[in-house]
Amino acid sequence: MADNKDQSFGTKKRRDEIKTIEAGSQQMIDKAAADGTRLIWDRVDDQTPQCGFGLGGICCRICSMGPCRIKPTKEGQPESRGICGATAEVIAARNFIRMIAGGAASHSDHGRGVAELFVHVAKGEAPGYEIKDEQKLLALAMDLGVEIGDRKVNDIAYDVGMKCFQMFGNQVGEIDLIKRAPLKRQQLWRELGVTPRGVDREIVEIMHRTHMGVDQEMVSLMTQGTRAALGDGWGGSMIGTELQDILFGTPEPTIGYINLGVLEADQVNVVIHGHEPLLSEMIVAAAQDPEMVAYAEKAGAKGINLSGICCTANEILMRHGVNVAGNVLQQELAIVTGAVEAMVVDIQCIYCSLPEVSKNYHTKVFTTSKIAHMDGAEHIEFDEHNAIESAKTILRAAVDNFKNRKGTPQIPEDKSPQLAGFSHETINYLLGGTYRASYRPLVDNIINGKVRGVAGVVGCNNPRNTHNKYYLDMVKELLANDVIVLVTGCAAHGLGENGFLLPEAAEKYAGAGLREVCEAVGIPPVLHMGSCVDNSRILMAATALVKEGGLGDDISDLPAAGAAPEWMSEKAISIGQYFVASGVYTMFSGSFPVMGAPKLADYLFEGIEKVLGGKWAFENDGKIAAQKMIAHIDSKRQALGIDKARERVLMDMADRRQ
Ligand code: SF4
Ligand code: MSK
Repeated sequence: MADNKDQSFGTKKRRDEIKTIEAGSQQMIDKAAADGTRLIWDRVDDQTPQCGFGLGGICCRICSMGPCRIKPTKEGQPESRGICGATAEVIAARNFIRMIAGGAASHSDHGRGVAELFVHVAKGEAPGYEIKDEQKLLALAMDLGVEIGDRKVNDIAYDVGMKCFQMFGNQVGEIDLIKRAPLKRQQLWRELGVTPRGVDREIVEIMHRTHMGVDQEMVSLMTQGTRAALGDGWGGSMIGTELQDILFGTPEPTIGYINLGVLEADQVNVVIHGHEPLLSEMIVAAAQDPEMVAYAEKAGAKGINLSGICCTANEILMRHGVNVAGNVLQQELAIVTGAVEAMVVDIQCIYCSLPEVSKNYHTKVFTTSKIAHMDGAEHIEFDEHNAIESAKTILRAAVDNFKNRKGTPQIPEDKSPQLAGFSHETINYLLGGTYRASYRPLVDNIINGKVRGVAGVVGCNNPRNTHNKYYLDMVKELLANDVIVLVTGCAAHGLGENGFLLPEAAEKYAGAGLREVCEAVGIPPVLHMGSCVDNSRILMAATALVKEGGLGDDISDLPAAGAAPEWMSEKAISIGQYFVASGVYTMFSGSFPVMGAPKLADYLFEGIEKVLGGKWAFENDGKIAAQKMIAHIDSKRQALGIDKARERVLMDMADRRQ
């Protein structure tokens, strides 16, 4: 039975009293209070106690006979049901897969936006952009069945872009990229009928099935949730990652700094926030233009200082070494410093509060996406035909705002170096060398037990939990037990802010086996693989491990686990479901939106494993969550017959110590 005590009806107060573990962020929270600025933590308190029905996933408002909520059934009383007769399980499953639809749609529409630009670039209609990674273009062309021969690069790119477009709208058959998965997994998906046809179709079908009075059985609903989530991970997100790499360059290890201390008091600070690198790439280029630098100097600033928040930050960090101001919970705090002239936002994870918070300071918020407007922000729409000019217009407006600062900025000192940009290809090269790129050394080290397993730790921050704490609690335990960690999104930022994304972290945190491997290759024990859409890189890395041989023939055989301990967005649920559907044990913390429906919770935490080989897990203590992941990894090692090797490694270590 699922442990649902944390979902008890009506949480009385914020789960954690401590708001953040970051000293500089706490300093800004205190400053905001002194300035009379209300922040996200104040609004959590305003919303508390939060509705237990909503937390448990058992509130339904999809028709106007409702809203309905399922009360706990008392002994001897009839089962509580919605007005139409829906059970807790049906309501929670419908809500859950609608979250998958929201997450899959967000990732996929992001991917579609990149595909749109990609086609314009191929046609020569987007000045300033070019195909940067031809090798990756050719590899993708081959996967998509696009003819290469002696055709021009742009002609191949055009066909690749159009094929990607088609993948969104496919009505029948299978999306092409699914063929990248291990053969056994593809076979399983076909047998279960969960291979996605087209990304859009699977999302629409969720909306149809969850309309009042359609699909009324939790497993059937979840099956469609799986299909849409796979369309995200192996479709929309993967398209986004692939095309971004081809257009902007496949990331390679790049050093940068992270935390609010990257803001500069004597420069024009422009913070780029959101997810799409389309415009931010141009802002990075425009900020280096001597004309723009001169413009800033004329305004009395020493230059233009760019930094990022959330996943746009990851994109420009990995490709240009642009510093990161923080993760999602630090977006308001950057404004509170009083040093930010412009916050430039595109899509996803942007708090509606930004213009309101800015009122006490001087920051101008600029929206740039045609699908994302905000009350109180200025809209300068990104035009791919004239992107560099859009970027310069925004930068000029930022410079013009420099004179409007209200007093001396207060910038916290917190600032840590970090190494990012471990794409799946880069890991391959680093491990095997340029001439023999291969995951073989990692596989061998997993088999010999020096590396116990692999964990993907991803996701957001949530103001109901202490900012960044869960990442540290979890990752310290994983590293100490020789589990190498792959990170993306705001999880990567949380760990970067605390020094985990540096090779030195191996010495500080890793067990002896993992430390030896990291030191031999010269990598950190926590590898930053990118943004939210780049979780597809983790799928590719997992597949590469399987294809290397020696660790079974499916992702579900790998000694591996996933986690999102500070998750908050629908995208995290979609990611979680495509991890589970790809065969991964996936740990969430904080809250889990089906706990009010015990049979569904049991299905997701247990039953689904018999079907998909992966399952969800829930645990609120970061360290214990890590221990459960390690127990899962050990069970996989045992099934592979490599558990004894690790025992020998441990004995060797003891001997050595002696
Ligand atoms: Fe209530 Fe059923 Fe309508 Fe949902 S669909 S609001 S449970 S009547
Ligand atoms: S930005 S989805 S808060 S990771 Fe990708 Fe961070 Fe989560 Fe947004």
